[in-house]
Amino acid sequence: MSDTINVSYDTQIPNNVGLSSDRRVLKALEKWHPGYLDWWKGQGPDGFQESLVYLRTAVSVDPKGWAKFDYVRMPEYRWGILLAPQVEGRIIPCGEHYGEPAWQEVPGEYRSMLRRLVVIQGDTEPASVEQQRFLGKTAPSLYDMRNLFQVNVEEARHLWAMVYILQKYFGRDGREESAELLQRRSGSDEKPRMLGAFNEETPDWLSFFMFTYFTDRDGKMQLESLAQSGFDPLSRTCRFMLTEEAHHMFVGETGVGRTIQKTCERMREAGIDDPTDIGRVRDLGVIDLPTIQKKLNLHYTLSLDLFGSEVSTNAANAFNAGIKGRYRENKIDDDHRLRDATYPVSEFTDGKIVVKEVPALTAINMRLRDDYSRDALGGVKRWNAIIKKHGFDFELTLPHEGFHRQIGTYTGAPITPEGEVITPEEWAARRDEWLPSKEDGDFIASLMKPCWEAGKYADWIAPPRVGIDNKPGDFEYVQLHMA
Ligand code: BYC
Ligand code: FE
Ligand code: FE
Repeated sequence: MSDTINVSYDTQIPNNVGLSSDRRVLKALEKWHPGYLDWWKGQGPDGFQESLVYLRTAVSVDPKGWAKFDYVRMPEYRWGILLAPQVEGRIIPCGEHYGEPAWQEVPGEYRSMLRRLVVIQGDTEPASVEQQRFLGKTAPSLYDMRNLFQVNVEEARHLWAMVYILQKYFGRDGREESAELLQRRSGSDEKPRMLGAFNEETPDWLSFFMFTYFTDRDGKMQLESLAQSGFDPLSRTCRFMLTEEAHHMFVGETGVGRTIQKTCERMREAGIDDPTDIGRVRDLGVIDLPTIQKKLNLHYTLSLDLFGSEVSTNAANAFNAGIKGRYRENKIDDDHRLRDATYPVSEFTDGKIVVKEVPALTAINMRLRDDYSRDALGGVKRWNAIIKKHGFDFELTLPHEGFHRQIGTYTGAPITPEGEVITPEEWAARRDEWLPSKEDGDFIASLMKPCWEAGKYADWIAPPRVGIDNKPGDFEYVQLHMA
């Protein structure tokens, strides 16, 4: 195996980028490291820094066996810098430089554009850790707690991935940006995180599961398009990040699925046929399906906002420059320049939804969002299959793209989840039918009681079908040591 597959542990920072012979970058990262650890201890999982957690750590970038599992205290996790192997003869896959050899150094003319994208990507990673900081305290099982912490350490590693790019390729600006990535805070008034969804709360475990299903999936799509970057180091780092991302979405999909499963089982036992009989369902101590739909509506729409405006010159410029491609750009059969192509985009004008053909170059965000929505539909179908299997007549759906939007053409538009345009007054009056109300939040919060006995699960969620790393049902995924 070549040394770009095996990871070197000879420095404090595990890596496959030859850090020990790159003194300048190694020094810069070592200087950044203490501040990072302070951030982790202050903003990472609250109250569990001393616990031993059964975590996977990346030890190779070989797709067949890249991770090992072991108990670790989270502050001692080996956050490393891992790039997928270089692809021989890789070309710039899109835009005006299409077909030229991929860049190994930052192309000067695109420096600021590239830096902006790397900083935005980097900013979301610690933001999500901050958002999920208190969830350990109400974990419905040690299995779920471990999954939360796994997601957290890997998002933190994704921060390292972006900081490496900044420190290695962006000199002084890169160092400044790296410092600022540790200073902004999710939800802060003075120094908030950069993108909307990353300043929202993740107040309970159902939100956590919806977030990892829907928002981590935006992460997947954005990483897929950055993996298509003509700037090869960015492409390689994003390709490896995608390996880890799959587990985050698995946690989300199965978490929501297990919640639905438990609700359906309890309704059956109690002889309830109508899933919309919210009062009776809630009396069983499980989350009713209509409330699950509302949480879905919230997290899906916040995630749609992360794709930016439907029509965007930023996106056109990044594509044209060859800095950010489309989803699976290298598998698409066209000119990869989008000289004459068009793409349908809907627009909200004069209170009406109209579909227009626009130059495809300007609709790059919209296209990626469409790919995202298709991808997100898969899990929703599998959730519905659970409901159906229990014999209930109820279907979860993805709301209309115009519902509850804060970015793009639909910003603030009074549109129902079914896509009907109504008056702003009616929308405001009916908001709580579609989005979690204070009362819904209070009810869910009332169920969020810790359940930390190995092999046991809180009453609102079904156990998983299989353990992590094939561990048996009563495996102690976290050995608690409360601070
Ligand atoms: N909130 O032309 P526009 C992840 C700004 S998630 C606030 O419409 P553009 C993860 C925009 O910045 C993936 N502001 O959009 C998941 C611009 O501002 P400036 C994160 C927003 O630039 C879970 C202005 O509006 N990665 O990894 O084409 C856990 C007009 O912009 C928002 C990336 O996003 C918003 N939602 O596209 C952990 C990839 N949307 O510059 C991690 C990198 C837009 O005029 N980022 N604005 O001041 C990008 O590719 C693009 O920046 C965006 C926006 C797709 C986000
Ligand atoms: Fe991430
Ligand atoms: Fe993720």
